[in-house]
Amino acid sequence: VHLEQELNQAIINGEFEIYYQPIIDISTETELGFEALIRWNHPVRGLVPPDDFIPVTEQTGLIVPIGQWIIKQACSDLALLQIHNPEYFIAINIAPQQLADNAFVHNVRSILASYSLSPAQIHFEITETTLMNADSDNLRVLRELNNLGIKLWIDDFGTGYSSFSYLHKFKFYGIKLDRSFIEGVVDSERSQKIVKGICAMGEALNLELLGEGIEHPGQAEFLLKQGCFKVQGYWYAKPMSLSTLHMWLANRN
Ligand code: G
Ligand code: G
Ligand code: MN
Ligand code: NA
Repeated sequence: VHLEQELNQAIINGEFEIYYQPIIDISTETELGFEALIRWNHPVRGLVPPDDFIPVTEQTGLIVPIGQWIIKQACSDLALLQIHNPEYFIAINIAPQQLADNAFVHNVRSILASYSLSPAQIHFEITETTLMNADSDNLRVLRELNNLGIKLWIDDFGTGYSSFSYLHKFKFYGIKLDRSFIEGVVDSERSQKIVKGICAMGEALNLELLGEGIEHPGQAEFLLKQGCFKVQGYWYAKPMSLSTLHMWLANRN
């Protein structure tokens, strides 16, 4: 496919860029870390969102080298962001093909070592769809990452087929409540009950909770009442380039 050739070229030409969306603790109003979200600066089409090219990189296996570039770049950027606060973490989305790559854990280790970062400052987000298809080798890789000290989140929690089955297969650090549940939390009693239920279960299982897609303060207020302190969303900050993030942080602190 033409797009596949372009994506190959994009790695070589350095057309990828990572945007960062702050993750906020609403109980203290401080930023804790940042989710890394890839963007493609296409020479003709301009800024291409990940939904338009990540699926192709997954089908072709290009996500393995691109994913490795993302981890390396995010770690390098985190090392620079630590001038604002040495405790910041970075949350990186991991595709299923990366977990199936034999060199993955080794590569992650050497990237961490080369930037002198603690594994505790690296969070990986795994979607339910990835977990649904994970085989025993993939689960072993998750266990190795966990043993290394990397924090593992279930992303888009609640949208998969059997969200609960992964919770007893594996000890995750936290769950990210999908935006679709947060959306209705102010107006819909059903959404409120679902979010309440997820938060109560998370608390019982000692899981961190993070609400995604906060667009109104009312949504944050509701989450706070449920014991969900960590959030991200346009209300606080949109994903932004590293240089914009540096300015954003300088203005806050
Ligand atoms: O940033 P945005 O909201 O447009 O991201 C859209 C989707 O693309 C999200 O589901 C997100 O998980 C995915 N995505 C963004 N960046 C990455 C990345 O670096 N790696 C992977 N595998 N997926 C990503
Ligand atoms: O699927 P994942 O959760 O990894 O990706 C997060 C996606 O959600 C990114 O595309 C990001 O740009 C988007 N996002 C983050 N905050 C908001 C928000 O408040 N509203 C909406 N509509 N999208 C958001
Ligand atoms: Mn994510
Ligand atoms: Na998500």
